[in-house]
Amino acid sequence: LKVNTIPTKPIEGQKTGTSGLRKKVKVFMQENYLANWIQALFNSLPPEDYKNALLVLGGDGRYFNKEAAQLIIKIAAGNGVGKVLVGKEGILSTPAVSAIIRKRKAKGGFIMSASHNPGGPDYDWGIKFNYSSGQPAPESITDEIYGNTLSISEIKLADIPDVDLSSVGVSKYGNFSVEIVDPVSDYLDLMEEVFDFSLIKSLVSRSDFRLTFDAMHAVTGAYANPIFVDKLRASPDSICNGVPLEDFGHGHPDPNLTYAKDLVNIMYSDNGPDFGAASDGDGDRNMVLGRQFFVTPSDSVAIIAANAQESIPYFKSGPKGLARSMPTSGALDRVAEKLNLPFFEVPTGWKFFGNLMDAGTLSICGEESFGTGSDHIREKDGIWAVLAWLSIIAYRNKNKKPGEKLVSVSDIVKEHWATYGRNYFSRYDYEECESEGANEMINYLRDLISKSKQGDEYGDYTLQLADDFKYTDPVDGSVVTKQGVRFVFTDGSRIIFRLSGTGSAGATVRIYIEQFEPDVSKHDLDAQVALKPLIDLALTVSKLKDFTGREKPTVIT
Ligand code: VG1
Ligand code: CO
Repeated sequence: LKVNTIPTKPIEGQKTGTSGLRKKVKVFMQENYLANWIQALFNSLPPEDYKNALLVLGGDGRYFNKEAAQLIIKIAAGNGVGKVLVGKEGILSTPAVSAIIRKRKAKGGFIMSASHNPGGPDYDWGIKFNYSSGQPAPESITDEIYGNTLSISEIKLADIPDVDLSSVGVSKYGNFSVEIVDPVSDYLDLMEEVFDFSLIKSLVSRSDFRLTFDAMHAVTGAYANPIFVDKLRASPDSICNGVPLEDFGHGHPDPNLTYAKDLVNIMYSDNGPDFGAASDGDGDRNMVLGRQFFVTPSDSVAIIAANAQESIPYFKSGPKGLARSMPTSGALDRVAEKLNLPFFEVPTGWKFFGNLMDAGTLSICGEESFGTGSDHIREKDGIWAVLAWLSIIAYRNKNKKPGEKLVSVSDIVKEHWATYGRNYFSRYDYEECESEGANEMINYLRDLISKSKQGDEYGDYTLQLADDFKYTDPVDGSVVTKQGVRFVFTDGSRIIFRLSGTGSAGATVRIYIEQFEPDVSKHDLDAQVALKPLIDLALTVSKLKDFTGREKPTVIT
């Protein structure tokens, strides 16, 4: 194998955020931009983690993935990687990459995606590296990659032709080879191990149960038909926007009430389907709806955890432990308490769950940002969450005769609230603010918490604690700080402020608001109504309008 050494210079700004490196496509297309980062990554890994090793490569099908895949393959070969396993047409969902790394015992894998960010020549591209357990590379590695991007001087590029990504099979180039694999089969095998497909099929094939899955023209389009239609016998018209497109059909592939409008309209129409779900660009997020009913992600993970043991074979001995990200509502905490399970609160981003899973203390976890998953892999998993919900609904209805009224999504959620109480939750996003104002606001809040003390009055609320969230990993002892400014009040209500780490332009401010309501007679309020006093308080306390000039959020979930 002939390897060319290409001279290069460091490029500023290649620091990864919450989930990999995300920039505008145009930035990635600059000379050596992507090549530098990939080479810096190999410079950061110990040789035993890639020399003659197997790596996985795939992505969400967005614009620039195909060129990027060819480049990554050549740099991998140039650095002595033994084999790269690539999803056909460069397609692999994020959860599928994690599953394949684990199943094939690969040393790691690349995910070409900017997740829920829009795609196309004017929009975003992204790259993420996952480790041998299938989990996103820890900060210790990403920090080292960043360091190496600042001192890089050459790129090792193998002199091989572009690989044909369109047909399954192996190509050999000296000691190096590339294998193109079907993007679905390993992942589907795993889903069949985790879930009872015949149970789910018994629900999905009923004439009195209709489901809709919206793939948002993103990667789960490749998975939805083989899984929901071919395997589970859902009707073919249950899949919407099911063809992955490079620009997601001009959409914003973020499954929430604002961007998954098509699905929301279907679910809120008269006589709509009984169950609806959507997934994001790279297939790791999910949104779940019942007929005219939205399930918040914070409730969703709690309900999955509460029902997992009886409905999902993988959890037949019960979950080992539960965890959520800090801004996610406390609904899951109550389930952990009732089931007497270990419980963890980690910073935003999936990378903090992996250590707990590897240590055998965590099975089910989630984030308020439409991310839910378990230790079957080391990423959040949109289709897994949908199958988990279908399993729960199927289990509850398995003895229902045709014509008998089925237990619905909203019945399941309301019953959960009646048992555990309801954690009203909402998130306000102010996207693409001026960075300066947004940073000033966070600094102002940091200053405010340093002066706050327990017992301070905030309108009708009394302060329990105010801090900037800090996390010490119980497994490896690593510490991360400045993970979000939070105000926790004596009744358990919380307001939290953080800046997004996944955007590619400006700054996105996120405000998270939560209030616990034990009283069943007050469980039927609209979250915006129930949370109004706290939302007003959050806006006053932060002086958000003064700092950012924004009157209204761009997205409310
Ligand atoms: C957001 C979410 C976070 C999630 C991350 C990656 O991060 O808040 O919960 O883990 O996206 O999701 P941030 O820093 O923008 O708030 V994905 O589907 O983009 O990989
Ligand atoms: Co995603």
